[in-house]
Amino acid sequence: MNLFKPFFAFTLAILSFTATSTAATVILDPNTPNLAIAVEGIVVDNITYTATFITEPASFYDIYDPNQDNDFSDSTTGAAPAFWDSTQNANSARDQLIAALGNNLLISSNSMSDLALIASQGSIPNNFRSHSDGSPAPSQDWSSGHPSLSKTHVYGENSLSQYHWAIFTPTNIPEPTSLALLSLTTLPLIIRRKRKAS
Ligand SMILES: [Ca+2]
Repeated sequence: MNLFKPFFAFTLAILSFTATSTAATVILDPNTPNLAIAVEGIVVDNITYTATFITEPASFYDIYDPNQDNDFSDSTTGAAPAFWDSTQNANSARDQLIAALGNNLLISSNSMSDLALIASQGSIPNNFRSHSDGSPAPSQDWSSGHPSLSKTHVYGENSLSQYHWAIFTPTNIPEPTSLALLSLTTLPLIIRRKRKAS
């Protein structure tokens, strides 16, 4: 079993190198200065995403779960929210999004906002956490996550008018390499057999 440990670590090193070797890039509206319409090449957990932005008033339920049964099969974006159950992955997506956006805005050049909400699961069933850029305006910095957002809050109207949703769409789901396949399927079986034998 001692032989397998460095081999497994080597495989992990290859996978993590792949995940961090690309940089996300912002796509700007050609007709409006500094208006971001998408961010391409966000890589989280070895999957590449394009982020687009919903700027019309919408709640979490409006976008992800219209019948409010906590099943995302009726999501209007065509997919369950990426990083939904992983704060770590949502933070990674947020950091790449912020880095790519720079000082660009999400609604218009007249808007002060560059704030995008990334949904991930909170501890209270009807709440979720947001992971967003809070600078330079509005003044709240939610970059570590906002713990008390409700799925029924409607963003894009009234006091929440400067907030928008960032929707992540996978652009490639890589086929596992033979190396990764070996480490994920065969190795645990071998280890289990060895444990049973001893
Ligand atoms: Ca549903």
